[in-house]
Amino acid sequence: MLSKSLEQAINTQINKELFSEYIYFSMAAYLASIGLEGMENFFIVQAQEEHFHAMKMYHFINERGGRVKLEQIDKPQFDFESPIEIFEIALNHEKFISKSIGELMDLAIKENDHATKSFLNWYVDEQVEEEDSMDTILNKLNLINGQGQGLLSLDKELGARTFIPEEE
Ligand code: OFO
Repeated sequence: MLSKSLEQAINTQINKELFSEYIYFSMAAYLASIGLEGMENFFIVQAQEEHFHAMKMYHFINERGGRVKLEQIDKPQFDFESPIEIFEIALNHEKFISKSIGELMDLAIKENDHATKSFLNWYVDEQVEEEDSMDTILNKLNLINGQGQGLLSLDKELGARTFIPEEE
């Protein structure tokens, strides 16, 4: 059985994951509007992953006898200046999410809740990948100054990303 404090903290994290989904959809829509369909695809897949992150928590709360409580999702940024700005925001956002997962883990450790600690380990590992993928693309964008033929090649590369659903 989940403690009330962990139940509330995981519910808050569900909201953050759904907000991540929202931000990445908004980024995808901006990228579509400037003709970068590969990057649009990258963020649509990213948004699907965020939904998956939220659903995994949804199931965990239910399995542990808790109650999922959904709150209002904040409005995401609508307009952006460039793909470089987008990946800078995405990287900073992922750092914020990593910190948040770390705080959740601190709470699970404090409460000696081994099942929640084990559950959260998946997110700790996932956040390493999340930050790395945004950072790698941002570095490439900076190398090509975010423009020209390099931008089009990177866009093509990111068009190949697909969402692979994992077991929840
Ligand atoms: Fe859910 O990892 Fe990104 O935000």
